[in-house]
Amino acid sequence: MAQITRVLVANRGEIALRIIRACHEEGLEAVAVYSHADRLSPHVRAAELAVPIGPAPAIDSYLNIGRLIEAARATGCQAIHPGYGFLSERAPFAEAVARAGLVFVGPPPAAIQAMGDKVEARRRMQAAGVPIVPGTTQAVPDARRAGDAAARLGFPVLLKAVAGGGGKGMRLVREPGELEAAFQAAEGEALRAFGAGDLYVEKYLLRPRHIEIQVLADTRGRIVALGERECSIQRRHQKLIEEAPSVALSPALRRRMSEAATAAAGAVGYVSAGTIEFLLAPEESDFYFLEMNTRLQVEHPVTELVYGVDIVREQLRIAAGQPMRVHAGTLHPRGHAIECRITAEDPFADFLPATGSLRYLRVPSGPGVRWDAGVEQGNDVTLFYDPLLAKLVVWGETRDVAIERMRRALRELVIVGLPTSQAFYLRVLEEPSFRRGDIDITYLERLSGALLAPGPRPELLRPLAVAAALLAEERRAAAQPPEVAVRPPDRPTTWVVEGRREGLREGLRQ
Ligand code: MV4
Repeated sequence: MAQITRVLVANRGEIALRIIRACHEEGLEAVAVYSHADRLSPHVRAAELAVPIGPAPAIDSYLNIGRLIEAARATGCQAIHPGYGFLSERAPFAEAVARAGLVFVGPPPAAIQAMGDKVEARRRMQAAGVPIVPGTTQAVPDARRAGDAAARLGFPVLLKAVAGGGGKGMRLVREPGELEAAFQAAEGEALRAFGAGDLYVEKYLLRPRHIEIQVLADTRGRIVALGERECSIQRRHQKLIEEAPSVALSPALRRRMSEAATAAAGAVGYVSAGTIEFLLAPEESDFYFLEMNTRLQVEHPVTELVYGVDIVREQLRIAAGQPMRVHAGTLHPRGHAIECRITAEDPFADFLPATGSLRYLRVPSGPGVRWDAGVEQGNDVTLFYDPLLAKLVVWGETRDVAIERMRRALRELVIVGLPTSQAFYLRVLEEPSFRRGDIDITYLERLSGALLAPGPRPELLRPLAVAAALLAEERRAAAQPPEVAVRPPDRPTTWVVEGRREGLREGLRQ
């Protein structure tokens, strides 16, 4: 295989920066691409080279296959890393990269394709002995045939899009009378979203957990599982908190799910990092294959922290044809990791996406804290891309220690200029049910009334006061001649007091 010395990172934000860092640690050069909206983003300056690829809309930039491949060629890259989202799970992109003589840092196109067709994936899993949710392994042609399947399975059932994933084109059917309308709705939605209206039927599982297993496979035929991530804390199919390990898995269940996951990856000839999603039935150890994500995932850091493996560096080694440095026999989870996705959304306004300028940013740090961000102070946040600003990830010896550490880090975090999900996490982490690990995929829906009622947000007053103090100091410094811009040593605390007063006013205005 061709020697890789330079990698094009076909993504933006925190994951572009994450991949660039991995390149540098592997002794590789990185080439960034950026839309006009991202010209001041940190990923652009972190790379050795950066190529503008078009205007802000993703369809004209990060989704433009021709531009990306041309950028790789023009800068002498031998490989392209797609990150997540955008083109990461499009088999035609992986194929186009290969046709251009470049290495795709990800799975073979055939594996992407097999897992992208949800009934094909179910048939392959069944053949490989991986448990699947009871249901059909072919598309059902009409509502009547869906009804036949539902009668056999028992209501409630879910209609799902064959080309789907992530919840689009999915409808719950509680009783026969709802079938016709649900079929029409799901078919229409699937057709609009994926250009294919084919549907299949699954038995609906009540209040399961969402557990996923990280796998790594190399070109030498080795496949290893890096344990599970607990991803049940989600809202409208957007994960908000992920952790590893899950309180619901015994070592024996972890072993069984890991075996199923490596069998799943093997069944499609998988190479690179991938994730097998399972639903885990409540109070039981029955688990069912849901789908496979044939890409690096947002939440990969929690696995990195408990297994001591750099997943992105391993992806780069695997892409270069080298054996992975991970050995199944020596893999054991150590301690506990939690990730909170800090998004530009207002949790007190139904998670309405927010825009604005990051006027002030204080990043949490200290023992066991990792901050993976794609923005820095001064950046503008637009509606062109998803609202993820940063991932706050902590490690602790136990789950309780990790939760306390996350609360400490969230209190250190200060963001001024736009609303974020920060305060929401402080509230969830205080919930007794969360602290018991008593969670499932319906957890937030059931809790959100109590959690997200508008009202005083005392947990944010302190960080706001700090921010306002610094902003007030900035304003004062700007208004004064340079020689007195440095705070006089004989009056060390005045600005803090004034700032706090101002901070309270700012807090009330927000
Ligand atoms: C299910 C299910 C219950 N029973 N399938 C949602 C998105 C897609 N990946 C599959 N999804 C689900 N499939 C059966 N047979 C519940 C969900 C589901 C879900 C799954 C994982 C994480 C969050 C979820 C939120 C709502 C519904």
